[in-house]
Amino acid sequence: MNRDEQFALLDGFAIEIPSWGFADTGTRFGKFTQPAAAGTLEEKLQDAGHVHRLTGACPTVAVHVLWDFKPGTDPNETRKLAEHNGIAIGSINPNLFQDQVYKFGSACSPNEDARAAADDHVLSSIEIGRATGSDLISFWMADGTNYPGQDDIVARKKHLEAALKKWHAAMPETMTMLVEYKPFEPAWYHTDIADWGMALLFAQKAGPRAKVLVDTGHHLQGTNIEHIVATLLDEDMLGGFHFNDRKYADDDLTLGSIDPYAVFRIFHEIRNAAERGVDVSKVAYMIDQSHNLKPKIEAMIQTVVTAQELYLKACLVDRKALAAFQKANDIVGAEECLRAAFYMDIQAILVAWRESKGLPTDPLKAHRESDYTAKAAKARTARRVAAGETGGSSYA
Ligand code: RM4
Ligand code: MN
Ligand code: MN
Repeated sequence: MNRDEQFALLDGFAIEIPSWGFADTGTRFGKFTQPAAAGTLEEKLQDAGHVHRLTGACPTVAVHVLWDFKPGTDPNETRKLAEHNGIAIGSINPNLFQDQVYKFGSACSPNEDARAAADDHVLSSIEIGRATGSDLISFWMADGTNYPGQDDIVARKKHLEAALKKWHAAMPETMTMLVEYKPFEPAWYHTDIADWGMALLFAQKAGPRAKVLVDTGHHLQGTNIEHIVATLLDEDMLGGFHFNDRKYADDDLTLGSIDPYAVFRIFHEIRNAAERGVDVSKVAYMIDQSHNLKPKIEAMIQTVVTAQELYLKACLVDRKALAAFQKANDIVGAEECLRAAFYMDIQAILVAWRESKGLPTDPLKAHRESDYTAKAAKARTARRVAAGETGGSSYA
């Protein structure tokens, strides 16, 4: 592969950053605040714009409706604010889990008022998408039950099918619905969309513009995620990713911090599909991380750069040689094709690509050498003091 082809692949790789990755977050046990953490949508968009300016790879930012769109927020203004920071609003994430009414679930709840609240919220989220120019709406439902017998599983399934169908019909033609799954948490006995098979069925029932969203942290230990990815791609049902890493559960750690080879193998399956002629250009690469302890912007830059590195390595797998080894049942030869690409030193390619774009050759170093964090800490601390904020102890 020559330099131009490598650069074209890097040009085509964009990854969306989540607004909530810049905010103070914690665990259910507590929250440790950082002076430079973003506390308003304006600050989150500033941070996202800064990361994009340094990396050139994240032109959109995902928003979480209740966390970012406080009552009275004008989505048209938000769109302009994003543009002002050199980015655009990406996926819209409705919040169907934090209000009291959702105690027994949202769209799956046996209570009509909960289902009605979910319906209202999603319809207004679709409007936010329309106004901000976003073409993605992502559904993660916290719905589930905690004890055997608590509720009728199939009745809940039918409620959700009907809701997704209605919401799909309310979406503009340009919008895609992404259905996320998760095996457990916050519900511990049964989760209404527990795995990729259920997400696939719900997406198929919702309508033609609904696809599955794979959050890499939402699998039981040992699950072969790239197998799921390859299968969904072959069925034209892979909508996108929420990238993060994990050691035990839905840890939301920075991508590749625990197992970079797993991320490489996912990208390898995407490149395999592309070589086979599958259109992978619509697959949405998104980050879903919560940087509880790391400095937020540094964690985000690490993630974007890691994603680029592992994507490029997957592009560089010698697929001709791989096919020949596979044909000959040469397991070691085939595996070595993957290992060779994974262990390849690709820094020179990335540095040359960044130079060609006028980007800093080392985005993390450039950020650390800048006064961005010091300035943000000063301005944001002053804003918090003026607003009388003391720093909360809840999750977000
Ligand atoms: C969930 C899931 C969703 C995210 C929420 C905050 O575990 O990953 O995508 O929006 O967390
Ligand atoms: Mn997620
Ligand atoms: Mn998650």
